[in-house]
Amino acid sequence: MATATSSKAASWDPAEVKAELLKQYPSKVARKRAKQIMINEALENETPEISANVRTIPGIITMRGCTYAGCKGVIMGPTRDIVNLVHGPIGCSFYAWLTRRNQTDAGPDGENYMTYCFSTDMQEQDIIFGGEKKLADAIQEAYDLFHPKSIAIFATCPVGLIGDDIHTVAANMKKKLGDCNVYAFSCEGYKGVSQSAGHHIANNQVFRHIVGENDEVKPGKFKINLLGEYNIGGDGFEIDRIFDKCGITCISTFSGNSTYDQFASAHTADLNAVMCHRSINYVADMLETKFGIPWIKVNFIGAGATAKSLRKIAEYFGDKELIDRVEEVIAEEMPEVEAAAAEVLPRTEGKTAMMFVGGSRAHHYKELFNEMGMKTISAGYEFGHRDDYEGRRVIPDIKVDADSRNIEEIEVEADPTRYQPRKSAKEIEALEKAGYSFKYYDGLMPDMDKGTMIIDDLNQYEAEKLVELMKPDIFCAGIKEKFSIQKLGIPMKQLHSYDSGGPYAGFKGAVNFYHEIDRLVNSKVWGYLQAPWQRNPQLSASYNY
Ligand code: CFM
Repeated sequence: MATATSSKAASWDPAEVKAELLKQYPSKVARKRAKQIMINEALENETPEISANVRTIPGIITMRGCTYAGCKGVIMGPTRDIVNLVHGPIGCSFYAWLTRRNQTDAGPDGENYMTYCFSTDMQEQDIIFGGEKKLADAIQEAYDLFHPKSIAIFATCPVGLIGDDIHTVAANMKKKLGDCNVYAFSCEGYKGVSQSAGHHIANNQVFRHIVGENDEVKPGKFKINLLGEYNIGGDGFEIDRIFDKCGITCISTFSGNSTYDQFASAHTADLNAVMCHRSINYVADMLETKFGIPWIKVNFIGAGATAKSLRKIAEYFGDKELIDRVEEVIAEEMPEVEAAAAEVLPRTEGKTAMMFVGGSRAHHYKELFNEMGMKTISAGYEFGHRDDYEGRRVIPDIKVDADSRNIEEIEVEADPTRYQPRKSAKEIEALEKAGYSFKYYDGLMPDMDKGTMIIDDLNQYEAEKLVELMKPDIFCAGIKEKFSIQKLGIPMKQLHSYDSGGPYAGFKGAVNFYHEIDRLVNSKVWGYLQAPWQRNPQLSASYNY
């Protein structure tokens, strides 16, 4: 089956593309990669099983990051008033310092440690003789300087290898300091196969050490938590603006523009709205089990998706005033979005995109491309699990391997005094009958067209090959991919850090995105871009006897 793409590309056959990607590998590697490269069937209830959340084959240049990145950088990084102290060599701290573009508002108290880089700066002698004393001293120093309400400690690879007991150091220092919550994360980079393990480790410790610490009831009629929104490029600010306008109170965001107290109060909200399923579903499940707060999947990437998510939240509360207000807000916001879409559409319609991002954006951003009339011809996650591809229905069938078993699953029970189901079984049933689904995520695959390519843990070689064969109009991934793809003459948009752009969430974000992508896919500059070896084919020589 040949699938037509944009004008400049010829046509491609997904089976041929797949064969071509695999051709270069030794047979054992090819067999393994074949299970991670799927040709989408677009079947409603049945999608092909993809192999995901498995080790990258050594020697392959993966796009993934490490477990420490997922814990320190992703989940804990955006919280402004916790001192994030890295126990390890300075490089791990330096590369995790202000690189993710998670923005913050220092708030009325001005307590903001985000711009600092806290590290124990381990040296060879600490590796040999142990770094526990150095860690305790660093905690004391940070406390003396800033008097923060909380200090989080992050383990890097050498800490796990030499066996420093960071949890005991944290517990002792917590006791000694008295008014500072100190806890540690065993998030050594090697701990899991990707960032994803770091998310899980962070979720567990936040739940264990912070959530539920503040029982004070906050004002607000419709109280939610927004889980899995990290305020990259100001996305969270735009979502907060919309919530405020609708009269929805966001008790806590995990963890864009968040504070320690937001986490501590999360159990006082009445609904958990989950944006990035991959990184935070553990907290959503634990909040439900322990406190009785249900969760739903939302998406604020795409104007249509934003409207849909707002309606979903309003429907949950079932309050006429809120439902009407949400409709008013949508009616107020949409004309600007529609005008922007109409303006770019003649130039963007029919163009093609590829997206390879962490564990949820490759799905969420499809909405924005759809709104511009663009087709996603290939997508995948760096570290998504099967449920992020195929939907949560496959969770019971996911094989737990040694790598996942390595990550702690914490046992959570209903809180003896504070568990309180926010909706009765009857109310839940009524909502479900009306088409509402709780605790559910459909995944990327059912949303992708038939014959498109879905690839897990794409690597450098395959990315370039894919671009060469399928010639998309735009390729979206991260900084490591940016320049190798642009050298091929294809515009590359960073969907992790947004290059220097954003926000792209909500209504105003959609307008930003349309304009930016329009400029990228319609710029003539890419046609002039030829690498030296494209202009002058490689010289080859033969011996002259
Ligand atoms: Fe969730 Fe994220 Fe993502 Fe993620 Fe990330 Fe990110 Fe991402 Mo980069 S939490 S899974 S670990 S949406 S940092 S804000 S862009 S890979 S797709």
